[in-house]
Amino acid sequence: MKRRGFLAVIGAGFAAGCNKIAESDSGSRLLGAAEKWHQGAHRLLTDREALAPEYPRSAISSYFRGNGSTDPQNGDYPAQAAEGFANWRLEVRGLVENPMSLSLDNIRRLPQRTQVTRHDCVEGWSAIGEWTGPQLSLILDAAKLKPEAKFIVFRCADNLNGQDYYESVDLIDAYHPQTIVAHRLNGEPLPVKNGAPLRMRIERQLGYKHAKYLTAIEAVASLDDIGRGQGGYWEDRSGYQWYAGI
Ligand SMILES: Nc1nc2c(c(=O)[nH]1)N[C@H]1C(S)=C(S)[C@@H](COP(=O)(O)O)O[C@H]1N2
Ligand SMILES: [Mo]
Repeated sequence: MKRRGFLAVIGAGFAAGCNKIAESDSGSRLLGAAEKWHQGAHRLLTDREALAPEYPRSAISSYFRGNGSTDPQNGDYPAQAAEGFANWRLEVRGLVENPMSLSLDNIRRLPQRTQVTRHDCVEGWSAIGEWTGPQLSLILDAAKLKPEAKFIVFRCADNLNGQDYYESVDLIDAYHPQTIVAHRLNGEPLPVKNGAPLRMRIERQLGYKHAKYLTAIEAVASLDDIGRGQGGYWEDRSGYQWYAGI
């Protein structure tokens, strides 16, 4: 993980001003405790930074099923699909210094990552696919998160059973190297059933975290006021765990 991302995760500027505090007795006790905390946090981060397994192309599933929304009919999605998503925008907003509105072309011009990974759905099926897109960290670095930002919310175009689908992750998953904004599956533009034209891949998390039909990336300090406050569509409705790490 890049240093900037790492610092954002642990709270940038932690080391600043430590020398003065260390001069006093209570200060060095504090620093000792902080160091222990830091090491603990680092072990945790190292574990969560670990990569999900990647597979050879020969392992790609012959069919990657669609699940949940597979053909959104709400809002302007059908019209956008009909024009091949030529005018799709990805908004980057919330607690960022530089809000952005990105076209698909903008997304395709960023450095790309391609990864063959296994998708695991809680409903009990898995599929292996090859995904391509820029790392989310690139986009977040360009937008420049404000220090208050603690979570990244993914907004989706589909309305499922009367509620807009959404998801969220903390900054560790947001900056994980395999967290990408995917626009290709198995070398082709995403099929509608798999989230065209953009969907998240968050490879250390279960399937429901991988938001499809992505319209906006929002940096927030708290999830309390979003949806019903549990951090995601299924978390709000069915009590699925917000942290779905695998
Ligand atoms: N916008 C949106 N994202 C979504 C869903 C959905 O219904 N709408 N379903 C989730 C679930 S439960 C899974 S398992 C995966 C399925 O991805 P797939 O359709 O590419 O198989 O998308 C996730 N992301
Ligand atoms: Mo799922």
